[in-house]
Amino acid sequence: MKQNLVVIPTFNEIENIEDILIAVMNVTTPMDVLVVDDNSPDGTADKVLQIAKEYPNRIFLKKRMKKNGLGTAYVAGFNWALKNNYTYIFEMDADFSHNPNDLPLLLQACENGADVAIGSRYVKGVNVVNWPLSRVLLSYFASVYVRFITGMKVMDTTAGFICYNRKVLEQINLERIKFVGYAFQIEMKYRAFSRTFKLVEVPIIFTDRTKGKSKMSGGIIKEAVLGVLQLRFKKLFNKL
Ligand SMILES: Nc1nc2c(ncn2[C@@H]2O[C@H](COP(=O)(O)OP(=O)(O)O)[C@@H](O)[C@H]2O)c(=O)[nH]1
Ligand SMILES: [Mg+2]
Repeated sequence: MKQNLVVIPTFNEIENIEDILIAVMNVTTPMDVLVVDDNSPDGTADKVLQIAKEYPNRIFLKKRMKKNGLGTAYVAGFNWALKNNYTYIFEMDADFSHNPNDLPLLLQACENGADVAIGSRYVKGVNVVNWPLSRVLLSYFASVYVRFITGMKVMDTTAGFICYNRKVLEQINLERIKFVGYAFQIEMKYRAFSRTFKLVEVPIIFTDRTKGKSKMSGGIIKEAVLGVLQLRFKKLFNKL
């Protein structure tokens, strides 16, 4: 068994990719990385291969043919992680919104009994830096809505900074996941919650990206609003 793998999905992250890979390589606890790149036109994947040469057997690349959304990128990464025998599998953005130095905190929560450790913005007040108020409110009330519909006791339901024990990924029917945006993050937590896995929130500070562009759009918000209802009905009919 190998220990830790951080899965980083990328689409046009040339401004961030080198720095984020080096930052993960320098985290105090050893972490391997798998970048799942959707054929970014800006050359992100080539940069990954270039840096990977400097860290033999620690940085890996999975290239997909076209932009297919965050959800399926993560599913591809998770399947790779399971096949390659990692015990703890992390989700993290490429854009430094999540601080790589917080990875050991998530790991610690899992080592102390969590099945899913969630890097949470809303567990101790609101810890979001440099987002416009409108986006903070949207994100915060999205979580209120999700809690109301699903009954999950999670403050940050759309969080994308996570550590999973591999047994969670083995048991939640990854092949059924098809959401592309925030709904994917909600679905992962809901599938874990529905199988009575232990979800623990770890307070983190989330900082808006300073380089590159966000890929999230209005369609992704609509997907999340309707998607949560869909998930709730699936659960009702034991199809989750
Ligand atoms: N492979 C892949 N990565 C994606 C896709 N959409 C977004 N990403 C990556 O997923 C992460 C989160 O996206 P981001 O645009 O930062 O979303 P935001 O933080 O909600 O604004 C970043 O590392 C993106 O490069 C996609 O369709 N495919
Ligand atoms: Mg981001």
